[in-house]
Amino acid sequence: MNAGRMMVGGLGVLCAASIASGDFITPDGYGWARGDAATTYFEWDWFTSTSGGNVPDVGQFPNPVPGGWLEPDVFETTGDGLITGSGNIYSPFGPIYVEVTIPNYDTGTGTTTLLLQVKTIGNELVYSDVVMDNQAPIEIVEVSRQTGDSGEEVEMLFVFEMAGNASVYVAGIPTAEAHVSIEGIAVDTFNQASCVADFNNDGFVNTQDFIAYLGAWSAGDSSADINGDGLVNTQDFIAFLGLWVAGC
Ligand SMILES: [Ca+2]
Ligand SMILES: [Ca+2]
Ligand SMILES: [Ca+2]
Repeated sequence: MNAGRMMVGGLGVLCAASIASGDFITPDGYGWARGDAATTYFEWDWFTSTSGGNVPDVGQFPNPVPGGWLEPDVFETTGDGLITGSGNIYSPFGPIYVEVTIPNYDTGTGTTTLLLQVKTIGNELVYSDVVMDNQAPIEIVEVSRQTGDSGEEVEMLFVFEMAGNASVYVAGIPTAEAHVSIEGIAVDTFNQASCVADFNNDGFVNTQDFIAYLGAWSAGDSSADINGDGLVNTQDFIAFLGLWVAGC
């Protein structure tokens, strides 16, 4: 009897905790942890203005951002949005458009993966039109959905892969109609160094990369210029062979 009660009590706590944090996923499933080198993290749960000056109140990395970086921020660009008493960005009359500015390292190299998460209550976003620097996501995931007092509570994840790495990214988040309440936004980014030996970019270094390189090299393709001197010659072949043997 006693043990049963304790179990029920334990379960109750577990449920409460999962609802309270029923929130955004961490980037671990995508190959990095918050705070890792070459990553950023900005999360808002409480918005104070539709015209910017929104400080990531849940957390951020790096904190503070390095000198010369733009501050991360959230804006409503149509002028038709307002801030509710509970710190949400709300569309009372019709569709609104929310932009998130995300500062970054500006390394210019490798690949940058960006995870944008948005939590809404009530009506929903135009999921197919959410963009990062006008580029469509490679993946859209419904993280959670539950029906609350004010309608559907939905958390969506949008995954973007961008070549290189910029000083700032701008996410565009359109709502479909009136009565969308944006409850929270989180963005995680990771700039992964490029792996030259993975020549066909499939995540593995194997014979296919060697064959692909050989093809590009015989054709004199600029992608075969490994040492970046503008010429495709034996030195590039030797350089690629070294990288290929070393792997990534
Ligand atoms: Ca909130
Ligand atoms: Ca490969
Ligand atoms: Ca060369």
